[in-house]
Amino acid sequence: MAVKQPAALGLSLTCLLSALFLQTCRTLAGELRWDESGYVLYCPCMGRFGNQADHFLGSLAFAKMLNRTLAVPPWIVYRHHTPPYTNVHVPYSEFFQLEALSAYHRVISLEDFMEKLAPKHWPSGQRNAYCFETAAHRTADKKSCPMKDGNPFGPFWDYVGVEFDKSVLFGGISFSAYHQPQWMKKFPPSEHPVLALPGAPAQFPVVEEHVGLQRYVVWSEKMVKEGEEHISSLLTRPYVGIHLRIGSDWQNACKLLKSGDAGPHFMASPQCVGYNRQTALPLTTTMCLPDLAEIRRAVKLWVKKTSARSVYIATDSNSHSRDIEKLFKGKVKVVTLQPDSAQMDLYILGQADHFIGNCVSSFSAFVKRHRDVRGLPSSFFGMDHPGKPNHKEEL
Ligand SMILES: Nc1nc2c(ncn2[C@@H]2O[C@H](COP(=O)(O)OP(=O)(O)O)[C@@H](O)[C@H]2O)c(=O)[nH]1
Ligand SMILES: *[C@@H]1O[C@H](CO)[C@@H](O)[C@H](O)[C@H]1NC(C)=O
Ligand SMILES: [Mg+2]
Repeated sequence: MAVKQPAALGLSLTCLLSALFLQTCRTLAGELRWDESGYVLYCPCMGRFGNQADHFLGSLAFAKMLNRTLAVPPWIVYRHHTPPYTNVHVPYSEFFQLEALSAYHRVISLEDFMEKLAPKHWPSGQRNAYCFETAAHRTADKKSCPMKDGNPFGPFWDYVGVEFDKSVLFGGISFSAYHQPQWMKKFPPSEHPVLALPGAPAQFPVVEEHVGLQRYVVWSEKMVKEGEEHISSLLTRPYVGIHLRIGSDWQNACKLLKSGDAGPHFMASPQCVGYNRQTALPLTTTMCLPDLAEIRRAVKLWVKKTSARSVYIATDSNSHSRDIEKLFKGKVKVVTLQPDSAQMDLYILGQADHFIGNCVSSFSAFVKRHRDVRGLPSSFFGMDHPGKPNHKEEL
C-alpha cells in the first residue's frame, strides 16, 4: 500500500506511520518536537505560481544549507477577477505531498508550525523579522523590515497570524552557498531560532544546481486523481501538451526583447538558452511570444513525430484551438480545459507524451523540470531541441 509508492521511499518513520494510521498520527503530530537547529520562514511574495515555485526550490536548498527546518508556506493565488476578489492562501499540501519533501530535508507546513509550535516556542513578543538593511531603509523609520507593507505582504502574515515585534538587519551576505559560514556565525539557532524573511531566500529564476530539487515536488493524491480523470475522459494517447503564454501582460513583457533591452537571459529563459551567460544561445522574439505561424509549425512537427492522437492546450489567453484543429483535418482531437485552477493545466502538461513550452515562462519551466526529472521529452516554441538553435530546414 502506501509503502509501495515511490514518494514514500524517503519518508521518516513518523511520516510512514502517519501514512498508515492517519488518525493516530494527527495526535502524534500534535506533539511535534521543536527543532533546536531552528526554522526558516518566508513569504512567497514575488509573482504568481511559476515564480513562487522557482523560489520554493531555492528556499528549500537554503534551509538545508543552514540545517534549519523549512516552514513550507502556502501558495499565494491572486483571485482579483473572480470571487473572492482577493488573495487566497492555499496550503502546500493541497497541490503537493508535504511528506515527499522530507526525502530531501526536514519540513513542516507553515500552518502546522504556527498552530503547534509557535504558541510555545515562538510566542508573540518574541517574533523577529530578518531582512537586508537596504530593504529596511525603504521603510518609514528606516530600521524596520517591511514585512507587512502592502499586498501580498500584509495579507500573507495576517493569514499566518503574525505581527512582528522587532527587526534584525543584515547586509553584505547573499543566499548562496558561499555565505553559509557567515549565516551560521551571524544567526546561530540558539539565539535566532526562527529566521522569518519578507521574501524567499532564493533567486529568480531558480539557479541551475537547484533545478533537480523538482523531484521532491510530488503531486498530491487529490491532484493525481482529478488529473487522471481529465486525461482519460478528454484525451487519447499519445498526446502533445502545449503551453500558450500569449496574454496581454506577456505581450508587453516580450516587447522588451524587441527593443533590445534584454539579453538572452530574460526571466525563465536560462532553461532553454543555457545558464552560462557567456555561452547562452540567442533568445528570439518567437521564443518569447510565438505567433500563430510558429504555434502551427511546432504543433504539427511534434504531432507528426510522436504520432499523437490528441493535443492539449493550456493558455492564459486565446487557445487557438480552431486553428490547431484545422491543421489535422479532424484526425487529431484538440482539447482545452481552461480549468479553474492553473495547477490542473500544469498536471496535464506534465503527463503529456510530448510538451511544447514557452522558454521565458516560469509556468512552463515548472512543467519542463517536472518532466526532466522523470525523463519525459520537452521542447519550446522557437526551439525544437532545447540547448540547440532552430535551423531553417525545420521550418
Ligand atoms: N490555467 C492557466 N493559467 C495560466 C497559464 N499560463 C499562465 N497562466 C496564469 O498566469 C500566471 C503566470 O505567472 P507565473 O506562473 O509566474 O509564470 P510566468 O509569468 O509565465 O513566468 C500563472 O501562474 C497562471 O495563473 C495556462 O496555460 N493555464
Ligand atoms: C542538523 O539538525 C538536526 C536536527 O536538529 C541535528 O540533529 C543535527 O545534529 C544537525 N546537524 C549539524 C551538522 O549540525
Ligand atoms: Mg510571472
